[in-house]
Amino acid sequence: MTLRTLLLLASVAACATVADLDAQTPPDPPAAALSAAPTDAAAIERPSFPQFLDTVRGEALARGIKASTVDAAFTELEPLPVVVERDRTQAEFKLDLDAYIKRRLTPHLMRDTRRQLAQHHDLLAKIADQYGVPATTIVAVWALESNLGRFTGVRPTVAALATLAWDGRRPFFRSELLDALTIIDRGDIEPEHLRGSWAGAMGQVQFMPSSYLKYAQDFDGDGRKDIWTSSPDVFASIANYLKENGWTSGQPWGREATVTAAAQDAVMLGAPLRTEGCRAERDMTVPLSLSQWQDLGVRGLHGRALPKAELNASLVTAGTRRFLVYPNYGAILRYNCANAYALTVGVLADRLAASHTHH
Ligand SMILES: [Ca+2]
Repeated sequence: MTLRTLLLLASVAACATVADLDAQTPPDPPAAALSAAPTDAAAIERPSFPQFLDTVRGEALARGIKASTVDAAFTELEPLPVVVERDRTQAEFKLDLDAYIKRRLTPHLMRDTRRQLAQHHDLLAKIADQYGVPATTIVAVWALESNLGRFTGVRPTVAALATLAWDGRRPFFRSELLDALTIIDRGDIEPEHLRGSWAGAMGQVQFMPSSYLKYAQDFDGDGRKDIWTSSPDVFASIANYLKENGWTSGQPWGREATVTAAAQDAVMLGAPLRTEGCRAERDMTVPLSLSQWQDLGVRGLHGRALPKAELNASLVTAGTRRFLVYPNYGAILRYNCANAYALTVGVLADRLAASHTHH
């Protein structure tokens, strides 16, 4: 199964999950970390935890992971009650976009984000150039994923994933557990430092282990892909994730739009919602060209005409606000499939770009 399929499967039930703001966990687990809640059926015939670990051990060895790695990682491993509790009680409700933005983009975070953007200016410029993703977008993702690296999560990743895989019998987390063992086996990080959210998302970029194996970068060239403590590796890993998930250099992510009352019906008829993809994608319309949107009566902010660019866009409704989002928006949704999240990344990146220009 590809990561994309996993992401789609995993995120079906999980969009716009509200931030969990305690100091123990990063604010927003990525979509990949969230999946259908354990079913009653899963509780039937559940093996004991040691029995479960034995089967994972066998699979790990078959993958070529060293026995010493698995044994060290599994020694004295116990299920984490806090992970089970979080998993079973995770809040999932939609928040109005304005409320969400206000809650996430506090004046404190805005100030710190601008400061970090300036402090890492040269490094970010180099990475932006190499990967084709703007520095402002990289920093916006970093700000929302881990509060600029402050909340990377304290839960031991192997124990968290083992708990989730065992408790709910979910293949997604079993696969992520095996990937976590692969990461340790490669020597990228010592097992005791392999920590992250209760749902298994790791480091300042909040990658699941499978995303780490696919997208993490060693930009400082020390031979380790360190998404926990290396700023060059963190920024390059975020940029690489977006690039590999379809970000096109030089294109914007989207723009805020208005739909007049008179145009509502034409928009409803002319632009149906998508029928495929994760929940956030199914809350978006099919893509239309900007000239089609213009013809349907959609305008920019303050009623301005839409640009004449050759770009397709989908309409996203978020509370009282509307946005036309371009293909690059899809790359942000791949990171975390929730429109509140992706729109906030876009809005933050735009604010950073605007203040960058003015100073
Ligand atoms: Ca490195």
